[in-house]
Amino acid sequence: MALVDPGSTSDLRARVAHAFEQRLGRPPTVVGRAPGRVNLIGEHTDYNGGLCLPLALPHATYAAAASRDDEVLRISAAAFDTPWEGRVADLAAGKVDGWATYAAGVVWALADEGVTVPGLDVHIDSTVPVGAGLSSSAAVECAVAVAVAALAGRDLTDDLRHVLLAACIRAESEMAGAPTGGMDQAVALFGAPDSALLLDFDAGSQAQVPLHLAGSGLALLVVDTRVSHALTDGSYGDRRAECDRAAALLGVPVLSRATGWEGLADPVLARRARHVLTENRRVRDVVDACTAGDWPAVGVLFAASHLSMRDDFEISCAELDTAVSTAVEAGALGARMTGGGFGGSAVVLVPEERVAAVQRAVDAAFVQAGWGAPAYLLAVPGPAAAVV
Ligand code: GAF
Repeated sequence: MALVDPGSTSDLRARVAHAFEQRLGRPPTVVGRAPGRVNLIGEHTDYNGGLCLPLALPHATYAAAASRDDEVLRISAAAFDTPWEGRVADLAAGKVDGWATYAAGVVWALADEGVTVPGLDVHIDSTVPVGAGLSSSAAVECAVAVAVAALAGRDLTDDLRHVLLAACIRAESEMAGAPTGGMDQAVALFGAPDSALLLDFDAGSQAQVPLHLAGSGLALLVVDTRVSHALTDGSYGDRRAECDRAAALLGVPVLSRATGWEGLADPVLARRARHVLTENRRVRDVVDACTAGDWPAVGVLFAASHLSMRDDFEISCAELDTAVSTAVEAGALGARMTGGGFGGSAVVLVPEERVAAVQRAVDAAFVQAGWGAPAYLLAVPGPAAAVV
């Protein structure tokens, strides 16, 4: 059954370089590549000083770029006919809107970090589904960031990756107005093949967790419900504000430092806190289960995570609930919604020989409910952002 093709890096590099030349009239100097992500577990924990466990998808954004010496920034994208154009010196929060914001925001934020180019032409192409909760915007930011860093003559060391990470987060929160937590940019810049990335946002630490699913006959299938998901529409920010209120009432700087939720009189805030605190525990348990190869235990933890997001954090929707329950009925070990919620995708842990059966069952359930067809992709952990 059909799966969204990540494409090969060399083909996509050639495609974006060719389109750059067609549209901008000269060859690019560099091509940056950055992956989308799927989060295994640990949702809405990043901005609460908690834990999460994302992995870098093989689906990625490619940014072909060349510097200009006239201080002009031109951003072109395969998905849009007309390039965005402005002056680097004029970039500021609120001065750019629409699709070009993420790329322009990175150039703006990197300039503050001393990673500068006088001007820039950039053309963007991507195989990361947009609006699917798979971090297409972080992939744009990180692909542009590594391209700009290369043009600025900087080596992509771990230290520089941390500088790029901070700039990409600022591009998203200050320039695009999406008050996100940093997980997506972190895994785009630090993910690795055959691994998930354990991020601890309180300690500021990270560790690779080996994930050899294929050796166990398992696959991670992502179901994109095609219910559109936006991080700027207010619902994500509402949850973040509720968590901040809960933390303040509990007297902790970040919610993940709380020892319980029982002190919260407001039942809504208590449920939000219960989600965050139990989700952090589930992340640790999934890491242990992955390390032990105890895949049925991972499935059980996925199920608990989904219920917590459905009932306590209230960020699921009918399409996600149906995708999750149908996948499990069709033979998956476990499934949960992934990402910011309110639409987007579910991640399904499934024996390889049941992948097509799960797709058929979810397709049928969506037809029966009168919904449009979902899309599917396989999440095989791939490399972090780099110049390709
Ligand atoms: C979105 C955000 F961008 C992340 O920072 C994270 O909060 C996630 O939703 C939920 O876990 O992807």
